[in-house]
Amino acid sequence: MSSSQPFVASSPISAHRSKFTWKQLHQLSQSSPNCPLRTVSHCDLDAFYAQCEGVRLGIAPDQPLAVQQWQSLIAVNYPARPFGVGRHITAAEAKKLCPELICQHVATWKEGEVRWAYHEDAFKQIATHKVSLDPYRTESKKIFAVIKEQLPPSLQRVEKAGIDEFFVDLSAQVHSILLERFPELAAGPASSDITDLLPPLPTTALDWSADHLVDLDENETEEDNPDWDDVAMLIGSEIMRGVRAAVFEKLKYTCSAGIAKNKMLAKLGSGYKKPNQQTVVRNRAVQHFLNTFKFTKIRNLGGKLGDEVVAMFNTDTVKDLLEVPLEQLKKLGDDTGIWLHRLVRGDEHSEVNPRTQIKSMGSNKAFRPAINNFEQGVRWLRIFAADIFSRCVEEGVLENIRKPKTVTVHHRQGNQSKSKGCPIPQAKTLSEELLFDLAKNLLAQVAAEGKAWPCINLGLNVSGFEDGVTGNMGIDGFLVRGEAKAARLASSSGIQDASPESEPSVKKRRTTLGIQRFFAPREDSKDSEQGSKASEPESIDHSPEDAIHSAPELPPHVLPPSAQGAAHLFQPTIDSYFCRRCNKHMPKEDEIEHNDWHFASDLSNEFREEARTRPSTPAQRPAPKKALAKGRRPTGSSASGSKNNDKGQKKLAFGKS
Ligand code: DCP
Ligand code: CA
Repeated sequence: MSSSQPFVASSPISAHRSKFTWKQLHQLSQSSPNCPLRTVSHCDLDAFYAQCEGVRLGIAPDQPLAVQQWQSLIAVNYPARPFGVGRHITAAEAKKLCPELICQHVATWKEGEVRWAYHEDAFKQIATHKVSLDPYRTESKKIFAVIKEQLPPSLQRVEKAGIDEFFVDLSAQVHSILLERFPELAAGPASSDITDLLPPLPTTALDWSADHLVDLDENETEEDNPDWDDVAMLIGSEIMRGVRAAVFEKLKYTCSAGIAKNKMLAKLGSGYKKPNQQTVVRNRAVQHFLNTFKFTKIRNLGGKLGDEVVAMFNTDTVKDLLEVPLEQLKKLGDDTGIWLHRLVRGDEHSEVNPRTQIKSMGSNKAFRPAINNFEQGVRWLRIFAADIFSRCVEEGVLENIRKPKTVTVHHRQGNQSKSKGCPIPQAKTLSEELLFDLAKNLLAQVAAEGKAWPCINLGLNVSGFEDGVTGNMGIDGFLVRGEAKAARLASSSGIQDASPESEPSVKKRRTTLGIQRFFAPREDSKDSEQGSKASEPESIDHSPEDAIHSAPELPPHVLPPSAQGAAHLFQPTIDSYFCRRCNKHMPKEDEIEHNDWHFASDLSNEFREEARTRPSTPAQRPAPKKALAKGRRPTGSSASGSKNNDKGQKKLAFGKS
């Protein structure tokens, strides 16, 4: 839709003045996360993998279709859902519920082969095949490109938040359209005082016809005069309609969008009405909207913290939590309490982060049954090397645009996990063969230490993609450098354990896996071989290392209760676990998670220490101290420069333990 198209029905001039100022209008042009006119969208593809398969195979969109991985379903299209088909049932059960259901298996790499393919009998081959998500990554990239194409290059701010989701900060574009359409805004303030209020809206009737509109808060009525924030939201919604139409027109995919004043609300909005719809959460409707949710559905509240809040306040609804005074919420820790108090009121200011630079890539496989010898392991390494190399090529390694610095093999035998890493020779052009040779050597190192077989999990990782990271460092730059440090630690004595920790590798491994689970942004995310939801941005793959290096900006709850000073008095029993570092007893089942916390905390401290001692040139400056030292605060603020706490923008940030 052209930006000059009229969208506001003409009607008598509203007599009411706006409540917004010229300064705030200016903040809109700067995409300031604190601007009260801010307009953000979240866009999520409907039944993504199922749509990919449907489009690839030319299947009619109304045909029930599911995507299968071994016996499980990992995506179900909307026509199949009324039959009761969902991710919770097996392919065989689904066929019984919906006999005409097409179950398409995901593409797989066959052991010993160097290309993935769609294999007819893949569902039977869990022992010898590995899932490939390449087809979905490729489609995801195309969608990302179309979205970006659709938005003005100088005003766009798009963040890839997962394989099938995107945030768009529409503020700057909305600002420019506002000035184009409303001469009274383009004219600027009559006086030089930018704290003057904006002129009244020249209309009281806004045409929202194509959107799902969330009902207004109790004390608001549709008769109340709209203000400029409503117009901003309407323009944002119009832009997103155009974006979604372009994705459909060019690629035949439908998606749903949410439009609101921040990322949290926009994301809740995109999932509110599906498929192929968009929901606008006007500022005057925020509380009404939020009140309909369980707070455990809000990002960062789906896991541990959510459980803790439920247990502490005996409710899981936003509505009830609104009644809890701040002082009581602070029982969760001061920062957590304040964060939560704001969140349930829709007060959240994290930035849309356009960074899409890859930091690391991984390819791994869980073996059930286990593999039993070096040769078998090597055959899988060939697949992993091919998988990673093809993705490196897309990153521009052949053109030397960005190149990984370190390769790591991860190996698990029973409870024992090991990681071996080495530098990738930078003088040579990266090739599949080179990666494979390095990986083979690393596996040989593992095998030489004994007790390598039977192996139940093997993975290959490359990391340290540092080139192309420029001025806009902040948290992300910090992480890249943290990774680089891990790489240096790995390379300082040639081949050695890649983890920068001195504890036995078994602990490291358990720790990293636990951390991934602990920080898992969605309740349903699984490991890459047991459900292939690439719930992270593509730049962040599923390997545990990635989880460590890119753990999300954490709400304060990541500190274990003992470290938060919350009233968690635990009576030791015969089954309890005693942590020597904290000198505390805790339930046995908390042991792994507690150690996860120590591991991540140590790593974070180490990174922070490095950031502290690093020379502070503009290109190298670590994330603003406040954002790191006070990293327990999850909401970003433009003043501190701290980033948001979304899946795609991750950092390790711990307060003092
Ligand atoms: N996915 C997966 N395993 C999971 C969850 C998801 O493999 N446990 C994959 C398949 C999905 C894709 O990730 O198609 C995106 O996940 P979503 O949660 O966004 O689900 P869908 O896109 O399938 O459906 P919706 O329309 O509800 O967004
Ligand atoms: Ca989706």
